[in-house]
Amino acid sequence: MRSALLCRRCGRLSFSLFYALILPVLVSIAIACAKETPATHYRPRTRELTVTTVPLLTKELQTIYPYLTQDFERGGVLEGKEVYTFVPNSLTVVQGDTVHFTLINPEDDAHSFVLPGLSVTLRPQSKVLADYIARNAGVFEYVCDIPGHLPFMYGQLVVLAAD
Ligand SMILES: [Cu+2]
Repeated sequence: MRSALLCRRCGRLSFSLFYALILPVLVSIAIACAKETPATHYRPRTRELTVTTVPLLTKELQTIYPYLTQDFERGGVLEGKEVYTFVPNSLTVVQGDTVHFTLINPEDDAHSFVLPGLSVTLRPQSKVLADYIARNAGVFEYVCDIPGHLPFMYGQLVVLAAD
């Protein structure tokens, strides 16, 4: 006995029967599956991030590390510079997130926190709150733009693509 889906003359699968019977069933299954698939769209979050300025090799430390005196002298490897950092110096959020920054400068030196779209002055021994919306995906630098603190005082905000 021959299958109803086979051509009577050649014995191959009948395309007209395939389109008439099987294709609508496959399309119905595909539509049903698509409706049951959970949404994968990212829902933006609000993130609380704290960044603190921290001294590493500053002139005040010459009494503890005598070699720094030579480093800070004219022609020394740190002439005109002091080494500070941000802690943390790498942050990751997702595109669309709102970031509530808490920026803390516990020192007696002024700093800044400069990110594309955000510039904050950090007076000595201060805490500043600042909001930032990560509108674009990418890797964005944040720096302290006081000349003597570059290139050391630097970090990266990584904004992951939402979908
Ligand atoms: Cu600084």
